[in-house]
Amino acid sequence: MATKQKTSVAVPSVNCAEMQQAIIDRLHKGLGTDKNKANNKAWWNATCQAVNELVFEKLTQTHQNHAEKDTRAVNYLSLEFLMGRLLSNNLQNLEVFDVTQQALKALGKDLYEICDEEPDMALGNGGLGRLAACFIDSLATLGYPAIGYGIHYEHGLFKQEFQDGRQIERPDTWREYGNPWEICRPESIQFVPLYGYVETVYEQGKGSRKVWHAGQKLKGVPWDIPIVGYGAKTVNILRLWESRSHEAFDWDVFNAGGYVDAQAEKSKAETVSKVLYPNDSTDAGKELRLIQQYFFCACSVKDILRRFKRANKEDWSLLPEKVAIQLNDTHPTIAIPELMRILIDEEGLEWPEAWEICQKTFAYTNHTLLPEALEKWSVALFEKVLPRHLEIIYEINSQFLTKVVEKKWPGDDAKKSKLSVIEESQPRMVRMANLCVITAYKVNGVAAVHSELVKTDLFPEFHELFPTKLVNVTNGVTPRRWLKACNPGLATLLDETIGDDWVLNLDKLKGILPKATDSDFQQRFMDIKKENKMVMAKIIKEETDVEVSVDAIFDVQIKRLHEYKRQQLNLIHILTLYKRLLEDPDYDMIPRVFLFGAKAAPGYHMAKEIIFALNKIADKVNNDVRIKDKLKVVFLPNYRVSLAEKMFPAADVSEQISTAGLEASGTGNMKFSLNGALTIGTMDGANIEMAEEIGAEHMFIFGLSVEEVKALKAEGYNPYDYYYNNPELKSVLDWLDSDFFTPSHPGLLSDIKRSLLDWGDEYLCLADYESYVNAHQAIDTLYRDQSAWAEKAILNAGAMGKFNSDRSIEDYATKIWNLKKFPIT
Ligand code: GPW
Repeated sequence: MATKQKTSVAVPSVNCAEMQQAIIDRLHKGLGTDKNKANNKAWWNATCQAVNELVFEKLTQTHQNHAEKDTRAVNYLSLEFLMGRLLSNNLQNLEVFDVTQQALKALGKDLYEICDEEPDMALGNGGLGRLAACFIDSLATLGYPAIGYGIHYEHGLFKQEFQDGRQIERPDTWREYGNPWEICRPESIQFVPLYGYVETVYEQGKGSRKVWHAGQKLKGVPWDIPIVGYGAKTVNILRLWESRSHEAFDWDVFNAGGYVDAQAEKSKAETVSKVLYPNDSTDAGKELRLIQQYFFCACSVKDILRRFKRANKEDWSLLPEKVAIQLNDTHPTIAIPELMRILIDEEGLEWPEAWEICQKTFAYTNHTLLPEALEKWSVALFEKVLPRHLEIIYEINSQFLTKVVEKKWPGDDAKKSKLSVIEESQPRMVRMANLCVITAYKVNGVAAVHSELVKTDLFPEFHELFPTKLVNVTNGVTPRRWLKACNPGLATLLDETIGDDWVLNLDKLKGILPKATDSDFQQRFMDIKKENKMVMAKIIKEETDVEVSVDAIFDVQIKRLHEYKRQQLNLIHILTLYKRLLEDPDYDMIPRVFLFGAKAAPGYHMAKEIIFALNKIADKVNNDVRIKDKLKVVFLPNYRVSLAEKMFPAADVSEQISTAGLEASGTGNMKFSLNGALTIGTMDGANIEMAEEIGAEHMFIFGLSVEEVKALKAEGYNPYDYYYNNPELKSVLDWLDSDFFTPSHPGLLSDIKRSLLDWGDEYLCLADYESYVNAHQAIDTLYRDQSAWAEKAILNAGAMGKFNSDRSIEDYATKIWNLKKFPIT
């Protein structure tokens, strides 16, 4: 396709006829079909291939530009990249969406239907993986040299189905029919050793060196996904490693076992990148997970060093100038001892030099304070899988304890045992977060309150030792996907009102604040919301057969199912309304549709019970004619990025109700507000900064603060105090023991009541209940005044400038990476 330069941006511009021709060409020459035979999948594939012609050109230019200038780059190591679909995003970022829509229309095809053919690339669990996806979009958009490194999982996050209200997991098969976006790079294959033993080799006059004799070797095959920045001034890559067996090695070792055993070994090697672990914020502690982590870190570190060596020969002291490695949580921590191992064992550097390089190269992002999420590996497992790395970790730890901790707190063994990388428990464990904090030159939390808690509660001693190491970078989301692409109605209204450059400068949204009281603008804003709700209502009908009215308040909680996120608090509020309606059929309330989307980790019992309970309550409520459609409850199955793109624009109310101090940041909270929903939320994570930007009076803030939570826990929290003091709460909880929601099976929902009473209500649902119910009452009151509601919705959207991932990335670039932009000109 011919590409021309537009005046302001380096976007390849094509006209409608050229795009039509390109798509038809790809049907013929790329897929061996034609427009009469092609189904929508083929049209999707052909459209992607046509788009790739534009993408690859910019990819090559970017690559050449970076190589020529030998730019410093950031390497973002993450076990998760929750990309979702790429076609509509790439069309938007190349600014060829409209022209492609026209081209397909002329060919008798609807672009939105074609986009719906694309399977979600669900290589992540939730917020952490989606953040990585937003960050690589922003890095490319801003023109920063960056590579995302991750795993090419054959199966991403499981597909969720409900059977009699219970979650069933099915394998995700996103690549079953190929993936037009990825490019295999056999020229960059890497080999990864595992298991075996370490030999100390003594050489005369030279002292000793370590040789790791691996028991197994994996082959890592890289697949590159081009990441198109908005305006296409940069196309970076996401490099995902697929594991294969190392054939040559198989034949040597498994000759005696012959062909069949070699095949078995092959499939064992391939299991490494087979499936994403479905745990969110909990440590699975499984051997295969450790191998996944090491596999992708080893491949990535080798890839980074290969590129470095090509440009800088072997002047290793330059490494920290050329390379920044960001660890997305502790999942890629093993990259630290891996870099040490390569520098010392393979490149022959002395320990002090290698250690200095490591300390200047790695930075670490912490995403949680939850103890169950802090990764630990048993020393025995480490010794078996990565014996040389364990030795290196011991040495790092011993030098840290003797040189740093002993100097600061002489003779204080309690400090040493708290800060040690090795936990002297039974069995002994390796604490990955401690290794990260000891090594990294910067450690960041993901929202202001979270970063403060990292300093005061999680790592106070480390903060004393390294007073400038712990910093904050508040999360953000990309406005390209989470406004422009998912909410075209609102995007157009913004273009018309404040000009179209808000997409690259979200602070411009402030421009709509003066319009908040303008009744015409309010009307247009609310009309767009209603249209988005109509789209959602159709999806609800198709997916669940429930009919909902778009005049009802759409009250939405979409996020992973976790007790700390408190879907169960939402549940008991729904029961409260239901009970009021049953007791008084004329109970005055604006009709409410409670929408849920959430996957539970397959082994998380209580999370699955909450899903089951919500589904059972939905069955009952939605079919109860007595309440005259004032209440609907819908749990949409298989929540994922592409469904989220429909739900955020259709929401009136955003549920952000975690126990204060436990949600590190949250990012869904930002997406809702950006799309004009009002938040009911606790003073937690980024909600606090949102309240600063929006004005707390334009949100429905409720519940205990971080300090109040601490105080209540310290004085001894007893949920029964709340149960016995609030008759409505008591009756709602007792309801769960009956067979009302599970006819002829009393007690099926009792575990939820037990967790909130007998098991201590760890997340203080009952303490926040009354305040939550009152906040919902305030929502009901405000919604009766549509103009007042619209005003607040506009004030919310207009105040979201700060929460875009371009700002987060600029913060990282200046505070942590010291990174410069190199867009193609
Ligand atoms: F536990 N987060 C997540 F910190 O989605 F590793 N998965 C995870 O496993 C972890 C954190 C981990 C989330 C946080 O819960 C959320 O508050 C935050 O907004 C998000 O990471 C991005 O920082």
